[in-house]
Amino acid sequence: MIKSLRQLAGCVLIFACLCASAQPAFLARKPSATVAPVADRFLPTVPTTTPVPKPAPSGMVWIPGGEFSMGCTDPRADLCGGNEPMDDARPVHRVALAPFWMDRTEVTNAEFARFVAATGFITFAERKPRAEDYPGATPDQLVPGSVVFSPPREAVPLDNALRWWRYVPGADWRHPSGPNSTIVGHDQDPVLHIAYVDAAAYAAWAGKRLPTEAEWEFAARGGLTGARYTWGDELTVNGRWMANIWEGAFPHKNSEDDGFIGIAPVASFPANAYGLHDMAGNVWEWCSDWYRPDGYARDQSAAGSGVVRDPRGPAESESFDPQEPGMPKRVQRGGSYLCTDQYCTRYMVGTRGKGAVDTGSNHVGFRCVRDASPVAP
Ligand SMILES: [Ca+2]
Ligand SMILES: [Ca+2]
Repeated sequence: MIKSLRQLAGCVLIFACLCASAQPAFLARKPSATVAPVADRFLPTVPTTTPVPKPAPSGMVWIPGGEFSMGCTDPRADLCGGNEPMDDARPVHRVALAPFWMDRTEVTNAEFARFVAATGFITFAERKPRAEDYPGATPDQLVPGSVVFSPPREAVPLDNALRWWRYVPGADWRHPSGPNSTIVGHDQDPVLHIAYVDAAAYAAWAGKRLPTEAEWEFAARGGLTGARYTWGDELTVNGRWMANIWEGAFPHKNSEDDGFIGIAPVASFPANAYGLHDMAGNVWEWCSDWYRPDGYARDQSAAGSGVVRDPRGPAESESFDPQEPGMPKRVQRGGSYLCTDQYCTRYMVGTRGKGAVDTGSNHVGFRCVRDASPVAP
């Protein structure tokens, strides 16, 4: 499954963790079902009235569940809406979910360090790639490492992500920029270079799980109906940046208007209405669903004219990314500190991302959820 993943020059690995807009044109296979734009309509979010169990798990907030409209309309005509139609996030459709708990922030270096100390877990980026998984790789390429953002000095065309990403031997969660870097003093930064297996292992250890894509979006919307962002419809609020994204000219000039040229400590920006920080930007967050671009249409079709209940995504064998056919991917959501209003505007709350399961990088992290405890009678 992961044979082509870390093709150690980095391409596939890199593309998988980036934005769809960065991906090369696919040649081998037509997209499956058509993802035709439809007349999208957002209906009000209707939360459940389930009493909030007490006490709340440490570091988690209550997400009431209920019904909401999931997806996004074509943002291209919007101010700061970017240049992508986001076809894979349509149709906007009605989804019902049970309540759950969600981590208030992205999982931090300090939290991940406790997990590693307790279990001895070795992350994917720290493992030596096996030659049989990467046919064609030379021995000097079969070294542990991960993908690091490496911006060019000058403006470059935005059609090839290899212009600003490179595979760095020795890059991992403890060494986010490479072997000479450190996380000392960065306890509250989100943990980076997290492959899906790493996130899932942490979640299991913590007695939690990764969110489904629908849970993630319900939570990110914070009760708002059809808003473009987790906080409303304007990118900034009274001149204030609401998320750690990229301002300036991507990928060579970051004007740092939001206060952070790179990763920000978690909760550096305001929470949404459910008390969740950084659901837009900072690091991408893994979801448990396998990705395919027509997933919403399939869910709606299966539900007929009714509400889609607790969608879990397609099977692994059905996962499909037209830009990299043959490579199953999981959903990632929320965008990162590298997303801009010029490029990959996936901090917009209804948009979707995806990544191959063995793909970390220094802008991919995660947060966890926990099922609601039974409420005492
Ligand atoms: Ca920033
Ligand atoms: Ca995030």
